[in-house]
Amino acid sequence: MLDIHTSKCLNAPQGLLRSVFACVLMLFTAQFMTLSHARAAEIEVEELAQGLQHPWGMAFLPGNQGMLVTEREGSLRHVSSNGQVSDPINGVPEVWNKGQGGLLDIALAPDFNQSRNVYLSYSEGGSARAGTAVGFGKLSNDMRQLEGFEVIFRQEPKMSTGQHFGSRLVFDNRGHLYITLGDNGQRPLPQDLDKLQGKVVRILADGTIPSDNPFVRDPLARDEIWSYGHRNPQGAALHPESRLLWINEHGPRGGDEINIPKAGKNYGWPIATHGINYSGSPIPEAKGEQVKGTEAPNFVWEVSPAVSGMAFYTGERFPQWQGSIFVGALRDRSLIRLTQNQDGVIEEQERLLKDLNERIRDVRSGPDGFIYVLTDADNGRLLRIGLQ
Ligand SMILES: [Ca+2]
Repeated sequence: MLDIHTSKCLNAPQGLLRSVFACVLMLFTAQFMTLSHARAAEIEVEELAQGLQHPWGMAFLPGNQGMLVTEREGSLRHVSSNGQVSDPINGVPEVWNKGQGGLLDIALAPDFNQSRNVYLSYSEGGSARAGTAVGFGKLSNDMRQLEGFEVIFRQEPKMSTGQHFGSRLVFDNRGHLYITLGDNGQRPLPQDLDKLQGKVVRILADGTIPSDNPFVRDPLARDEIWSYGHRNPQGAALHPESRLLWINEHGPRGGDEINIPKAGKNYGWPIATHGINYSGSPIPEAKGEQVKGTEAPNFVWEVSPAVSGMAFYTGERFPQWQGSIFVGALRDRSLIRLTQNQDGVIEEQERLLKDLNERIRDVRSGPDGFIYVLTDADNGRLLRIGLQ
């Protein structure tokens, strides 16, 4: 581009201010395009592992011991720091592997160094329908066994025929475990406080309920509930400074959201929402984008990327990424990078990995300062993302 513009400028009629101005503009444009091209080329992608069956969640082990990765079909595997994938780890619960259901997220206990406890979320079958369940087991020293797996939480009632399990797991710095729960495809239920569809719940590591949860004194509401009115939150992370939980959720068509759920608050679904049904019809229960008594999202995508997985960049390796929020996109097949401005307003900066054309299921900030993503496919991949 630069060559073409330059030669045009050299051939331009002499003495015409307009042409000179046009040339300067063209040169500026060419320079800008060169810069933006160079910027795009800065991304470096390294494939650490492939052949994973719809990998869903990952957790870094301490030291240089690699990570644990879930596969939706029901396997948990260890991936070493140089990308060696283990056989399935024994002792994982049986999962309901249908539709969006299966083995889903993973988190290490805050005291993993002592307890070696590993938490899993998964779809658990009932008589005909399934719901999200969470439990933990102790990872053996040889990492071949999850010992004594114990279920500590069940989404009740079980309402899913294959849709909307949510199910990200996040520990905060005070020993609470947050679990994000989808609406199971049962649209009105996120507003029902006696059911666990479309909720964020907060429990302790042993499954007991914190005494300061917002609804513990309300006999009509489930004590586990932290916030409600969610559709299908498949991304969650703890903000590294505020220590607040952030989530992203699949909204309807034109309504994917980021929320920062506060105790006892209503995040709207389905009475307050952006967007329409994927079928093209309006959402019957919706009263508007903003409805009194509900919390507006902190960020909305008017074209739904289908967001899954969320990470704050906590590394020091790439200063350009500090303060960034990364979100995986399934439908948009990209990794979205956002930042917050001085007023805390969330702003989308760029979409990375578009050229890979892969569904991004999960994203994490690695202890080595690289970003790690899982791609959602039969031959799913673990990729390490950096800047050149
Ligand atoms: Ca909402």
